[in-house]
Amino acid sequence: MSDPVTPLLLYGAPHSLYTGKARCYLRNQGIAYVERPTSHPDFVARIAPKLGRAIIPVIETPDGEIIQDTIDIIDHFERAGSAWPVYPETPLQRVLAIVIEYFGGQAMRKHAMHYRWSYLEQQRDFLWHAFVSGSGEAIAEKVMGRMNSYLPMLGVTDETVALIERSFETLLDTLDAHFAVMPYLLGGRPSIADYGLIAPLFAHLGRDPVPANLMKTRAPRVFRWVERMTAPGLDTVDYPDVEPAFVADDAIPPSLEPFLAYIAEDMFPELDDKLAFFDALIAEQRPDDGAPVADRPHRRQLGAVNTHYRGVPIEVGAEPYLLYVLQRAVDTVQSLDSAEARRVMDALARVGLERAVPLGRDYRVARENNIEVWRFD
Ligand SMILES: N[C@@H](CCC(=O)N[C@@H](CS)C(=O)NCC(=O)O)C(=O)O
Repeated sequence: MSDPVTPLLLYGAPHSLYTGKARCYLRNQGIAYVERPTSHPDFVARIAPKLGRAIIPVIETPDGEIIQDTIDIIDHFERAGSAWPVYPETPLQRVLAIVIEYFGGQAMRKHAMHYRWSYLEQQRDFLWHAFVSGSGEAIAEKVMGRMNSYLPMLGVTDETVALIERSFETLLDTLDAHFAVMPYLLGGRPSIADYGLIAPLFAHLGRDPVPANLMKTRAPRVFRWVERMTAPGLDTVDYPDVEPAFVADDAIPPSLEPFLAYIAEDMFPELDDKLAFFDALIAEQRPDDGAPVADRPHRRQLGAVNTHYRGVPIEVGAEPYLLYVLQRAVDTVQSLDSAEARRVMDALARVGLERAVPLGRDYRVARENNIEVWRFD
């Protein structure tokens, strides 16, 4: 008798924002996996201690490699060769996809966390069921009690909630118009941009009752894209003539431009102010090359940044992880000759996104052994 085949394991939860990003990738790419909850004895006894923190998603490969972080998980499979490679080969689309991934995974936590926790009364049973199923009653109570306290440092305050709701509606309207033209953000197959956006748009905004209802009623094509992203393979039945390719000639689809103008408006000046915070921190502290960015693995923020969201003052946490996300855009631009780099940066400037590529720094955030570290050129 042969040994049973060890499957690829995904530790995660149905209602977890970042698990959704990794799970969609595995499904779309046709990669078989078995999902385990964080209450699984292996997660508690082996995985979390090895990472130094209880965080999801985590994959464990059949040969025993443990990988946390959605970017590292996706890049692991992309390096081996995936069915539908998610990083566009052409530089403008590649940089743009990474910037949109940043917007979805980082900037949109405002929208995700606001709709999840500010409507607790209307959503309590749904959320209680989700959190108890994942981790049992005691932990569910603890986690659900704590999540509310995360809102202000993401910029969700009494003064910003109305703006966040208008912003979510604009997102729905601009994306709905785009999906009338093509099934994914950059064409006929998903890119890393789609995986970044699906993070908030599945687990929180596409699933929790209040925002999911808004999505269905206001933007049916966005809801359909959420289904598409969670389906196996490329679920493009409603676009019969589409090829599984990104749009030709490194072009930005014209139907996406209103959405790009919207994300620029939503993410600045907050991103500028966070980058300035890190510049000052590095100049002042000059950490050692290879030093972990934080003193403990679960500490994500290195300080508070005073900035504005749509004109309203907010004080938000500065997470060096954002530099890791955007570094791939910097690396892409830096690999180009100067004329090509200018073409890409000019095209980004036309949609207001050139400052999302933090060029000109001699420091970067890398990840080693599943934690973020400083690296210097
Ligand atoms: N950068 C990480 C973020 C993962 C993350 O924040 N996961 C959340 C669940 S969606 C978590 O485990 N939070 C637990 C905690 O930080 O205590 C990734 O992309 O995988």
